[in-house]
Amino acid sequence: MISTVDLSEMPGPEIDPDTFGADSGAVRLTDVAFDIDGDGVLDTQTLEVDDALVVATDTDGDGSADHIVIVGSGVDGGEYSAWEFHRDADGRERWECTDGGTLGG
Ligand SMILES: [Ca+2]
Ligand SMILES: [Ca+2]
Repeated sequence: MISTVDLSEMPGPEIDPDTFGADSGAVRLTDVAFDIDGDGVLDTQTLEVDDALVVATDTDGDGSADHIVIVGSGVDGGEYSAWEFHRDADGRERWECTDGGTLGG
């Protein structure tokens, strides 16, 4: 039997906005709370890590994030980056940076 206490003690996704990159591996979502694409299935979890906001979306419903956007990382907290998860034919998992830059300015 799973109690609410057990769930609350589950570790969240391990994402370090400052070091997230191509080799960070699959990010397991633990507490999806938003339905970004409006299909009625919750798919997106947001996390605050230090001063950064991480938005992780599981588009295919397998429990692992397929898209991640990190806002507010970097030395001055003014950077954002967008990542897309890929699993190669040989099973290698990698994140591809699809967008990024500096906020404001
Ligand atoms: Ca959805
Ligand atoms: Ca997924």
